[in-house]
Amino acid sequence: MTDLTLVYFKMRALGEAPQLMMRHSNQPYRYAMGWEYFGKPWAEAKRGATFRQLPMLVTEEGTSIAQTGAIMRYLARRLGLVPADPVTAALVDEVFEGAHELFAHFNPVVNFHTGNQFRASKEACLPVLHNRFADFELLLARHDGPFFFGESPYYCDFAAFHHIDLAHFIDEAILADYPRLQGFMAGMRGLSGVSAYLAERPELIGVGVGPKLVIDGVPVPTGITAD
Ligand SMILES: N[C@@H](CCC(=O)N[C@@H](CS)C(=O)NCC(=O)O)C(=O)O
Repeated sequence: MTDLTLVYFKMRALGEAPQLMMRHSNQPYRYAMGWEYFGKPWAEAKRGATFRQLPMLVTEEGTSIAQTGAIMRYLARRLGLVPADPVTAALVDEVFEGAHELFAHFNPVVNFHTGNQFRASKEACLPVLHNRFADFELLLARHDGPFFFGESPYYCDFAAFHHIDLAHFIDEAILADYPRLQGFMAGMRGLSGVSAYLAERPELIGVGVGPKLVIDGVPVPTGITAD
């Protein structure tokens, strides 16, 4: 038996939603960098990871689960963050997928791009973000909120929160025209486990110029290697 372990890298991206969800549910877990978990540099270790990518969640019994969607749905079932009704569960999946799709458009931009590349990528992803946020605004209108399916969050809410939160590095005022999304973000930040996680997680600094995570007080470049 091991601790429930989330394995990922030095970046604010796909490791966020699982951790937000576990902290919300008071689920203890360990976080390990890829090179720490495998005991060798990621370039050598990746052949041992399903699909050669992270994140990966390792259960207490030692089963490795790859792919963010699979990790999120496993945790959601375990933590009671998915509805029992199959149709509502499919609608929750729909919101999750709609949020997770945003990953490729701008998570690497925020975590890695600098200078002219950052400026060009930022301009390219803004219309994508606005279209998706306008769609989220309509989806939020189906219920009284503050969450996508009413007064309690499901697993999709944690993924949506991560991407919307990260989008503030692209444009601080990105939610100006989305009042329901503003209420959603406030609702998420008001969850005690979420607010504790947000206060404790490594700060992301230097976006667009030299991104770093401040881990245990030390700024370290974002990346998939130990140094
Ligand atoms: N489809 C995967 C994508 C995972 C992914 O893109 N992982 C990146 C980091 S965000 C990775 O492992 N990069 C290192 C590599 O490819 O060697 C998911 O949703 O989890």
